[in-house]
Amino acid sequence: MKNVLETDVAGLKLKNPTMLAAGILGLSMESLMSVANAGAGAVVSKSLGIEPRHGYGNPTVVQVEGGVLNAMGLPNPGIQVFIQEMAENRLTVPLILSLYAFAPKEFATAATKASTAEVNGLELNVSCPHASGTGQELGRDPKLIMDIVKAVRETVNMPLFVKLTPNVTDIVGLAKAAEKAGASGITAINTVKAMAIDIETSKPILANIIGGLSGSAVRPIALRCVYEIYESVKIPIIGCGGVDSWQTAVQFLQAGASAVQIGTAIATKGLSIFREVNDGVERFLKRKSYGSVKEIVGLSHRS
Ligand code: RRO
Repeated sequence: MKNVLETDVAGLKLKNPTMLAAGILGLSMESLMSVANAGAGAVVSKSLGIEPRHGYGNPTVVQVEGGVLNAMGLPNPGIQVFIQEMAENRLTVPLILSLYAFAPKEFATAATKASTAEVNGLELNVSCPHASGTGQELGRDPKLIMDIVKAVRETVNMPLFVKLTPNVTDIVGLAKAAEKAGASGITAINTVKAMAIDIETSKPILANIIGGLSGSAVRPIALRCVYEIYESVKIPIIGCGGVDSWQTAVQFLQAGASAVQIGTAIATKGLSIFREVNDGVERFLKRKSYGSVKEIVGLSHRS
């Protein structure tokens, strides 16, 4: 029987349109394998850099109304260590490595290292909302996005996604810059810059003071970004931001996402969220007599 959930995104063949979002359970092959076994169509690693990084002090995460606020500070073992671990483990679904760097050339170096491993695609993190010298400090400038994408494009030949920040007035301009420079797809969105305060101590709760908000609170922002980007670029979009049910996944697909990433909902619902979303989307497609999930991508734009 035909799998109605099967799809492809920028040449990546997926058994379903769900992916693990960067930043959660993505620091070891063992945890990535458990996400793959839980039914994700693809997995994205935690953002990796050339050098290992400890990240910020505690607290790095705080639960807030409608979501989670984090300022982890890009903790990771460094790309080389991760690649070594990859060689000893095999995944059953496509693996996308999330990369961060401080300059276009460094992105290219990280991408070259990534290409020595069995990686199916790269996601360039130009959107962390609270890191000095990287993340959205680079990715809020369309010219820098172009320089980064071009530098990586000249170096490696694999699907290249650019993860964008919502913390700008014109995310569409960033998406267009990424497309023009040769990106294969856009991931929208990274977290929304935010903070929380403890009134008893009158102090900001996160050690880093400022963090990034994820979860259902950001969903309407993420949906709007996907919707607007879809109207302006031809490359596929991966929706990310508050997907926590099959209905919210369908919203992103209809807004124009070819696939969705799930992160924060894993903390509240566990890994069963992947099967829950996939089963629900499949039932929805059949109830509406669609032959493929591809048929509902961008449906909200059609009159
Ligand atoms: O590690 C983090 O603190 C982090 C990253 Br790299 C990111 O891209 N987005 C985010 O909310 N946190």
